[in-house]
Amino acid sequence: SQLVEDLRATLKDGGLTLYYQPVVELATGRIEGVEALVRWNHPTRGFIMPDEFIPLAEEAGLISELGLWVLRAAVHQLRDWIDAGLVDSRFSVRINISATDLQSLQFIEDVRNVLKETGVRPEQVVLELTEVAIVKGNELDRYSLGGLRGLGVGIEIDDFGTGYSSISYLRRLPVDRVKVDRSLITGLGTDPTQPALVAAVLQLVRACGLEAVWEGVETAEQAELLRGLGCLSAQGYFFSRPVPPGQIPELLAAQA
Ligand code: G
Ligand code: G
Ligand code: NA
Ligand code: MN
Repeated sequence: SQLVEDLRATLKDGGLTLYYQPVVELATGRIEGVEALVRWNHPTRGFIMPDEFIPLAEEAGLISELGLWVLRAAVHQLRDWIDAGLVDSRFSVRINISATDLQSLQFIEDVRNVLKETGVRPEQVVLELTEVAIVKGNELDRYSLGGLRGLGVGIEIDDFGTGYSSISYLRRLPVDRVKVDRSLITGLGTDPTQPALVAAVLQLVRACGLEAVWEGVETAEQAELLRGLGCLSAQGYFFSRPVPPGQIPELLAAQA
């Protein structure tokens, strides 16, 4: 299709851009990192969201190229923020990676190279992958995950709770954190049974030796309930929508 051809062209001519959404430490309000979210500024159609063009990139065989572009852009952006003295060594950039990236040994090399070329500490880069991508994959994924983790980068399971959540893989896979899908907190603040569910998920995640990040926080009440239940980190429109990088300095300056 025309859109696929446009996407192919834009990977060469820089029509993609990254927005960033803060991840916040609930106890303090400190911004502990940001998630990079890709957008496509199309010349005639305006902004196209990733839900629309990521599947297209997968089908057209462009997803590796897109993934590499996102990886390099996000880690170089982090380098710039570090150099500008805006963030310290605890601050991380989270990058969504596709199942294709996960199955590619080249991707591990790409991560190694971008860390080397930027000098960013590997702990400051966190790769987010969906549990669907992991479960659909094969044994190789475990080696790829191990290989990535061997570089020292963080690994986070995204959209936790929407796929085939299995306790056995949570224990088995070399991952650091899960990002709990926003559907698990939509009723928080309205449905009185929801806090118990959040508490149970948190306990389960911690029993597996992992930590949880809660996404989709849209109200102060939800943030307060999560904090009260002992949750450490969260993300959502209540704290900030995804913003262009130019707005990150003011968000950092305004943090509690
Ligand atoms: O940006 P938005 O909040 O609309 O994201 C929609 C979906 O697209 C999410 O599932 C998100 O994980 C995915 N997504 C956003 N940016 C990227 C990216 O750079 N690479 C991949 N593979 N997925 C992304
Ligand atoms: O699948 P992933 O978690 O990577 O998706 C991130 C998506 O979630 C992006 O499209 C982002 O715009 C969206 N998002 C981020 N915060 C919120 C929120 O508080 N509420 C809702 N409904 N969507 C959110
Ligand atoms: Na994500
Ligand atoms: Mn998610």
